[in-house]
Amino acid sequence: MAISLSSFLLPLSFFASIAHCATVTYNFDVAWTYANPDGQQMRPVMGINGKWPIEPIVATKGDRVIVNVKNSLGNESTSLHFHGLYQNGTTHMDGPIGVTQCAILPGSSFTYNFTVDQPGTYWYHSHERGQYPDGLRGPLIVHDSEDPHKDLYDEEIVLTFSDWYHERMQVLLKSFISVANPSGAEPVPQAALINDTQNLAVKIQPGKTYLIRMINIGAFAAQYVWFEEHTMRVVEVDGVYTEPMDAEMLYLTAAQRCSVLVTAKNNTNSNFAFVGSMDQDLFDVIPNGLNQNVTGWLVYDDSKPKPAPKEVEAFEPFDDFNLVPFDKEQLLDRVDHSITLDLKMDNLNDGANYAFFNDITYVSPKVPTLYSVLSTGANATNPIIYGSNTNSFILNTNEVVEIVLNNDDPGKHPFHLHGHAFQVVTRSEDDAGFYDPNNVTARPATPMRRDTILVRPNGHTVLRFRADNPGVWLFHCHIEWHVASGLTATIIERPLDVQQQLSGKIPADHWKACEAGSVPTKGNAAGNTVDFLDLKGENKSPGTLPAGFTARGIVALVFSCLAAFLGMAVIGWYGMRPIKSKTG
Ligand SMILES: *[C@@H]1O[C@H](CO)[C@@H](O)[C@H](O)[C@H]1NC(C)=O
Ligand SMILES: *[C@@H]1O[C@H](CO)[C@@H](O)[C@H](O)[C@H]1NC(C)=O
Ligand SMILES: *[C@@H]1O[C@H](CO)[C@@H](O)[C@H](O)[C@H]1NC(C)=O
Ligand SMILES: *[C@@H]1O[C@H](CO)[C@@H](O)[C@H](O)[C@H]1NC(C)=O
Ligand SMILES: *[C@@H]1O[C@H](CO)[C@@H](O)[C@H](O)[C@H]1NC(C)=O
Ligand SMILES: *[C@@H]1O[C@H](CO)[C@@H](O)[C@H](O)[C@H]1NC(C)=O
Ligand SMILES: *[C@@H]1O[C@H](CO)[C@@H](O)[C@H](O)[C@H]1NC(C)=O
Ligand SMILES: *[C@@H]1O[C@H](CO)[C@@H](O)[C@H](O)[C@H]1NC(C)=O
Ligand SMILES: [Cu+2]
Repeated sequence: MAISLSSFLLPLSFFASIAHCATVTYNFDVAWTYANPDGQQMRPVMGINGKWPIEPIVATKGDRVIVNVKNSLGNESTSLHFHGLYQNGTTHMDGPIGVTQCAILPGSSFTYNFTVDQPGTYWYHSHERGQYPDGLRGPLIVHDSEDPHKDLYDEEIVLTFSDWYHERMQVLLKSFISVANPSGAEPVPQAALINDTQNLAVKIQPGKTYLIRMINIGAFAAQYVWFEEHTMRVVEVDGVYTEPMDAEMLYLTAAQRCSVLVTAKNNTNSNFAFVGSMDQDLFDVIPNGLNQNVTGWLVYDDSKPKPAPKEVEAFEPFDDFNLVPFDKEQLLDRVDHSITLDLKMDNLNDGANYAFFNDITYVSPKVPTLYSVLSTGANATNPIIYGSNTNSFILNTNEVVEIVLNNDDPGKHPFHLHGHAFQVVTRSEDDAGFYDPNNVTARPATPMRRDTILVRPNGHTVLRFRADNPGVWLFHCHIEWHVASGLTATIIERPLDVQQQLSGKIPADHWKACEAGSVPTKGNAAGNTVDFLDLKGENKSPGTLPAGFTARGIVALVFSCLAAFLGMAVIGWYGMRPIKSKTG
């Protein structure tokens, strides 16, 4: 009896489990449009299908997602990255230009095609240099019928938080990386937004519990977030379910996500403000009149007033380090491969300020790194072939990898790894200096996992993951200014497995994108197909400053004077020393 029952049930449940593995298709025509989300200035923004804000991508765990992108910007190339998705077996769909694909030129089309086998809150954004803060960024939500918290809430709400600039990124980047900005001061945003607007009303019903998925899609600023008189219960960070933990205030860096449960009051007596407040510690100067806050309301009753937010005395956010993943994945305690990255900011001999890992600032190779993997045979396991300005590291099959990140800079930096969520094994307070493995009191038994983590000023963090996902994955600061100034490393995970998975399988439109841009697709970082160890002609950063000019204070002083008399002084400076060419 039992046998016949199970043989009757098996096909049914099997059918149920495959039934939802649908294909969701998005046709995205990316073009400039206009918007004024902060009510202060109309500006050109990058929209999709004539609309801005752009639409969210929504799928269910197990689905195949197809995104057909047409670049109708006319004057900029583009690409899309699906932030937080592992792209297991599809590293060529990850999006960063010069890494896993060539740029999608104006007038061209390109198809992203991948499956999502992970639930939760993600986002998608352009991975063309500096571009997404012009508006090409939106939520990516993956629903899950097996969400362990699904019985705890009635409905879900998606909220994005961001900083907003009135000027286009191409213009801001020119003055950011410049002899006239030797200290590397980042442009300060003009406003903060929730859901690409301000004063957002979120209708809620008494007694219901909401899953609020929050995403910081900003360029630069982290935000403190709080809901007046409503406690948040954290249940997911960056696509990883957590044991529920209460929080009164969150700190969301650029690119981080957090889902919380919020239970509505049992009456409609009043409406309540919620606030996003940009962390002004990040700003070198605080412009007059800047309002770092953006307000929204939980609206119980439309006819009642929306009260102004109350002043918060101190910012004391919830510490995400204490979170415990719902699956209780244990600490990866035997490290096979440790990579140390020392972060600093400094000037090069063009006078501009750059960001460095281990004294190397990232410069895109001539051949996208994935294509070097696919065209160099057994030499693909040699990090040298990927170029001397790419901070390339090779990972072997299933080894436990540790990234030790030492922040030799007084700024806060949110770091993101493509292709993985990592365990956050250690995270220091401010000014703790470099990581000392002999001075660790205790590591969490079940560390929080996520894909974007804040490293504190002059502090450190230690991250671990298993090399279970062949591909080419960037590790970079998610402050878009710092990506532009080179704060990027390249993780080349199991290159020979990548060759096995993808040789002969890169779709034609990917090669066409390279052809259209005359980008070489074979050989080492310099495009050398004969001698992979010869990098002559590779793209390189400007040279270092002459000895004696390396102390940041002197550089800043000299260059601020130069900036004051720009034309003449720069000629004088250049006359003192031959300037190395910027690229290869
Ligand atoms: C590109 O097009 C947009 C929208 O028309 C325009 O605002 C912007 O100035 C253009 N960029 C350049 C570099 O010409
Ligand atoms: C997406 O990829 C799958 C698996 O490789 C393939 O069967 C399918 O034809 C692709 N679809 C599109 C629209 O490219
Ligand atoms: C916020 O924006 C997202 C799309 O970006 C949308 O799905 C969501 O419904 C909006 N939330 C509210 C409360 O309006
Ligand atoms: C609302 O009422 C229900 C049922 O009486 C109760 O269980 C719940 O705790 C109340 N919620 C709040 C936020 O007071
Ligand atoms: C923003 O909110 C913070 C915290 O409540 C407050 O201290 C600050 O004065 C607010 N800023 C403005 C411009 O209102
Ligand atoms: C060990 O780390 C603690 C906490 O970061 C620090 O206060 C202490 O000075 C360190 N000890 C040594 C010997 O470096
Ligand atoms: C990628 O897929 C392989 C094979 O199914 C699996 O073992 C591995 O855990 C996956 N990695 C990630 C990061 O999902
Ligand atoms: C590959 O590497 C080996 C040894 O590292 C070297 O002898 C060989 O010349 C390389 N092949 C090419 C084509 O560069
Ligand atoms: Cu940074």
